[in-house]
Amino acid sequence: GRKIRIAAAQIGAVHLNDERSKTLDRMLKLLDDATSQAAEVVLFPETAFTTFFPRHLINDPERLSSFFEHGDVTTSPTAAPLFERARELGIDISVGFAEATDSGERFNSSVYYHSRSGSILSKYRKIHLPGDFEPFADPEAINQLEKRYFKPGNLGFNAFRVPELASNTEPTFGMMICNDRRWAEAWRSLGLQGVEVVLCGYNTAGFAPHLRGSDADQDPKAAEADAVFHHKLVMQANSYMNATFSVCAARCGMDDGKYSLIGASCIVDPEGKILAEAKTVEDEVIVADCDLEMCRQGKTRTFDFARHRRIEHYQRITNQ
Ligand code: CDT
Repeated sequence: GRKIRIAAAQIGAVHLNDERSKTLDRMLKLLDDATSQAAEVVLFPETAFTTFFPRHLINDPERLSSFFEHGDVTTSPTAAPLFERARELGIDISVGFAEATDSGERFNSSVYYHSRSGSILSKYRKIHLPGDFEPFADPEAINQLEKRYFKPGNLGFNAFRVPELASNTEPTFGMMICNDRRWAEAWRSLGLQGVEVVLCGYNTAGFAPHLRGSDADQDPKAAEADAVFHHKLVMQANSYMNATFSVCAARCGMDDGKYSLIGASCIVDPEGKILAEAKTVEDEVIVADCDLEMCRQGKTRTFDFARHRRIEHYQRITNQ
């Protein structure tokens, strides 16, 4: 069959002033853990190497720069050991990072690294950047300054085939990052390319009333439960509607003792059912055996796009 064991490596709290090397060591440990569970590929979260810095207004350019990988991420000194270890272990990885290009552009990016060839098979740059350019007036508010720090991705949603995986059947993968998962258009763009596994790392605030526009006095527990609900809702519904597996990995826990991020890293099948889900909001690896043949039913029946879509009525989606 076309079976593949996939892992998601969830990362718990990472504080603003945590040493990069300490966070990297945790990631190496998660990588070892996924390998020992015989995963063929493991997904790490969005901006996995640091805290989720877009919540902070950082005016010092040098300080801001320290959260980015400069140039080729696989040789960036603060990230390279992860790729080197993946190559040694023979496990593929997908990981999110803040990207600074040689020409000085900045993106919220992820890559798929193929361990056997030691090369990046595909790069994705986050297209839906949530939040604001300017911080909130309220100094107590949690910010989300992705529009300030990143340009919208310019590479599109490209599915890609991965050699030497799933018994050499070259499964079709796609990547998106965090907020993208809430947009049907992102999923459909990959779905139309026959995607079989969607990878999505995220940093999603648990309690952040300013960000969501909800009442500031909402109960934090209820807010967090809603955030988890909406996260799973979009992963499950969009996996079903595009007949694809999906894997998502959280950066989660309580950063700096005051910024909560949801966990609920999970692996979802093409019927929209959760195969594996993290139990903690700490460093944790989850794995699931995914039989890619399961995508066939949806892709040839209910969601056979070529037969059933009526694109002459979808113009508003791209024309407005
Ligand atoms: N990192 C990221 O994209 N987070 C957003 C927060 C949106 S504002 C509540 C998310 O969609 O989870």
